[in-house]
Amino acid sequence: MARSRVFDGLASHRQPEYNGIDRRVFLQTAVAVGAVAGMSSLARPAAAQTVPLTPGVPAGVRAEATLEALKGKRKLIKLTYRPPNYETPLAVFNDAITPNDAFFVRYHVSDIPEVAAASWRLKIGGEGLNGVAEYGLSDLKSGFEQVEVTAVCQCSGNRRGLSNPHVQGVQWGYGAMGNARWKGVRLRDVLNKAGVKKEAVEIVIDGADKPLVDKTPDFIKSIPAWKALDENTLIALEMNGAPLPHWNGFPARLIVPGWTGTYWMKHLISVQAVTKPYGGFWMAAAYRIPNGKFPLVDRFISQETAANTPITEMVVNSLITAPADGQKLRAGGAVEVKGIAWDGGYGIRQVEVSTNGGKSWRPATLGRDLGRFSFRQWSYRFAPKAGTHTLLAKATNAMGASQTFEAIFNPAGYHHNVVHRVDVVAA
Ligand SMILES: Nc1nc2c(c(=O)[nH]1)N[C@H]1C(S)=C(S)[C@@H](COP(=O)(O)O)O[C@H]1N2
Ligand SMILES: [Mo]
Repeated sequence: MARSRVFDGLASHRQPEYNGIDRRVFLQTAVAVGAVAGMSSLARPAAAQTVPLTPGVPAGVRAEATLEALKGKRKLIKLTYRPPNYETPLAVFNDAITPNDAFFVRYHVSDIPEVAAASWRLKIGGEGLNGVAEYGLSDLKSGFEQVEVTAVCQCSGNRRGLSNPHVQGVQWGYGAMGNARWKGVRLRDVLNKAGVKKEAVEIVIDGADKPLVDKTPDFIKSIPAWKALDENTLIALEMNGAPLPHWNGFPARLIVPGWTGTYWMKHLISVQAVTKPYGGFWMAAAYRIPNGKFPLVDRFISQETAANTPITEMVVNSLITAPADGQKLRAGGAVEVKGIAWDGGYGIRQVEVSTNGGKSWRPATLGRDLGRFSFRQWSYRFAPKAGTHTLLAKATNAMGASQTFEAIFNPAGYHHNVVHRVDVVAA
């Protein structure tokens, strides 16, 4: 098994070879190669435009990115084109719900068929079930209770671009995440209808997308049977009251509230209950974190090794969405500092704000509770004196877990929840 891959959690802490070279050159070259190879009609980009990349990226990581619209999307921050990896600009998170056309796009493989609703089929089976089944869209809509949950989908590698030292992988800033109202059927109801054997340990999920070339293994994941049978784990058919956008998994995707995006299989076509741990590349060699480094509660016991474990729930996190970094404020005027906080589903208990670089902290006012898996908005008013002010925000969840001030280094750059910093000037 290839152990040096980008997402290989089993790799040592060895530095990537290109560390220190100008990433801007590296990425421009990669984009040019993609353009020569040709573009599918779906991914035809609109006129390109560059924007400063996330403030705070360490020296050496490129400083700007291209804003570009995939079909059906507004302009997002393009990180890679093949496969498509597009990030949501930070200002979008001024709203608690992320609009469908602004929701980030993350793919591991590049052959992404446009699935036709009428011919789409979902196969249910595996040795861990008593029976098999096959459903079309109308079967799922008429045959099972329809439920809705508001939940954050965040890529494990969100903010990886901030990792210092650099690590390989898509150099995400703050926007490899989004919060939406997901509506569909419980995976539990579908599994129970086929009859789950007590020997079932994991549920293996696959989507319609495939690698274009053989060097990347097909993206197939598994979740523990207990998480699959959780009442909040859904096969979603709708996002914010509309069908799923193509780029976010039309016509059906898995929703695994509280857990990072890697398990949220898009274009879902197969659900298989297995009685032995699934050993595919994306489970055995990717999306793993070193044991004992993160204060996580949810374990994925059937996939644990002596060295590492699959990433599971999201760590507690927050973001300042306004004012923007570098924004000029009026001295003496009232300023609303606002943002969002989220975690793995325990619920946000408190957000504290500092307007003096961490010397003192004051509680922010929490906004409406949209459910424990959702972004929670917060706000804090202050009247800046003339000068520079360093704003910080720090969330604490119902478990008492909070954010870090320095990233916990790991080879894939996962779980970045360093307190967000925004510098403003009042005059
Ligand atoms: N079919 C399929 N589903 C997938 C992926 C993929 O590559 N193919 N990537 C996963 C990862 S790693 C993430 S972070 C989320 C991203 O969801 P989004 O593209 O809707 O934002 O989708 C997940 N589901
Ligand atoms: Mo991801």
